[in-house]
Amino acid sequence: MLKDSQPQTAPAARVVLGLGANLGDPAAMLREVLGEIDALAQTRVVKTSPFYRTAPVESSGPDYVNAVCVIETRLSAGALLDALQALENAHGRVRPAGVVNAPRTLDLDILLWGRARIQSARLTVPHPRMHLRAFVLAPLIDVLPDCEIPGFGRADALLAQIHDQRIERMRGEQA
Ligand code: A4P
Ligand code: MG
Repeated sequence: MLKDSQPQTAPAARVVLGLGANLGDPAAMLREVLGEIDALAQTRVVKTSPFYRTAPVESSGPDYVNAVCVIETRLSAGALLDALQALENAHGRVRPAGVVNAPRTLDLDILLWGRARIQSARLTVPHPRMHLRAFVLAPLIDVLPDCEIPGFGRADALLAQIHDQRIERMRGEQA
């Protein structure tokens, strides 16, 4: 159920978000932003994965902390992306010109939107690289053990094919 005070204008979508950070205090950042996502209009967090410490993949800087959460939202995909980017910016995310996958205080990605496939100028869902990344697939399986990624297959089978990415579940670190 969504918050009572919200207008019941559209059916709630079940959406999976990816969270990542590798600057500042990443675990504290993720805990804080989970509360802020839950406070977004017409949105609530229904499940959060454990946190993982992960080696940068095609990126640089310190280890990341990664997690995923399941939300229910009545926002449109574009409105949710706007809200997530506003949170990234509010937490000091900078995007240095010409640097791909620069270290970041906070990255919020829309991984899955129900079973939908979305392709627009601003948004590709499922996230186009999620099936290649242990730091996404491991926490995804924690919250949705039978998860099937549209167009790519079962998350557990995809994770079993990845052998060269270091990830470690963080003890006692969960939202
Ligand atoms: N965009 C398109 N589709 C989406 C989507 N499904 N969710 C567009 C969110 N945004 C989406 O994103 C650039 C543009 O992608 C946005 O303006 C949006 O319109 P960005 O967040 O500014 O840039 P980014 O984070 O560098 O891109 P992206 O796609 O999130 O990068 P990746 O490929 O996810 O890589 N290693 C570890 N261990 N942990 C990490 O979290 N993250 C990355 C980022 C690389 N290596 C990592 C990690
Ligand atoms: Mg991103």
